[in-house]
Amino acid sequence: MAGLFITFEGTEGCGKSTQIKALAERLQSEGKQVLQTREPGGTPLGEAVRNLLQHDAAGAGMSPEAELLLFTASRAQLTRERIIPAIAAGQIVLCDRFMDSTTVYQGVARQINTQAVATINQFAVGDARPDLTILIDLSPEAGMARVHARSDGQLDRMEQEAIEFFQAVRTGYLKLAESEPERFLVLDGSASIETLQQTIWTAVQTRLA
Ligand code: Z5A
Repeated sequence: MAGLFITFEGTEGCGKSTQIKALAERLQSEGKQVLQTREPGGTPLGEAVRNLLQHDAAGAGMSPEAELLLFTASRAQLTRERIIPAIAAGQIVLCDRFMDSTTVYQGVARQINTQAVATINQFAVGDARPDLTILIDLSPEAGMARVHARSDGQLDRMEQEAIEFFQAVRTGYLKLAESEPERFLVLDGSASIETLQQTIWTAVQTRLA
């Protein structure tokens, strides 16, 4: 039996990692096989690319085009090495970010040609598509306040973007969700962790049924 592929999206600090961890634990406690992974990263190659994209000094001054190709290179490897085999084995895949991140961060906020982004994104993932995408919507101000609170002022390359960049990302996500209402579940990220957990659990149970 094929598994289920669930992705989580949103701006920085919206609460994706917190919700993925809780959902994975609950699914596992019910005996489900879960693959919990993230982008960029999730494979040895992807984690090396993540370091280049976010932390390594070699990434300073990276062009938007190189950034697009690095994010999608990490995704191509993760999709083939881990996601497709897990779904084929009947597992539930929980992925922190996937191709929608590229559509909005590189396509909308970096303003790279939409068609080029779509073509490269599609090439990277082949036929793999999420069954459900949970978009946790939160104002960039609130999200960045959470990021600052946990980071001691140490921001990575992407987190150093101006607030307008993250506002464009947020708007881009909401438009994307509107265009695919059957795939997206949009949640209010300012709700409590417990409220979000319950709503997500209900939605996932429905999909599993
Ligand atoms: N990026 C891209 O440009 N293109 C791409 O194709 C891809 C990615 C795939 C990856 O960052 C960066 O790469 C990201 C997009 C870009 N850019 N930025 N900037 P990352 O993986 O390092 O981080 P992130 O994905 O942005 O997530 P995050 O900052 O780690 O946040 P989060 O996972 O959404 O949130 P969290 O860790 O669960 O929660 C943050 C804090 O808030 C934490 O202290 C929680 O305890 C707290 N929290 C969580 N939920 C709540 C609620 N409901 N109320 C109050 N407090 C809460």
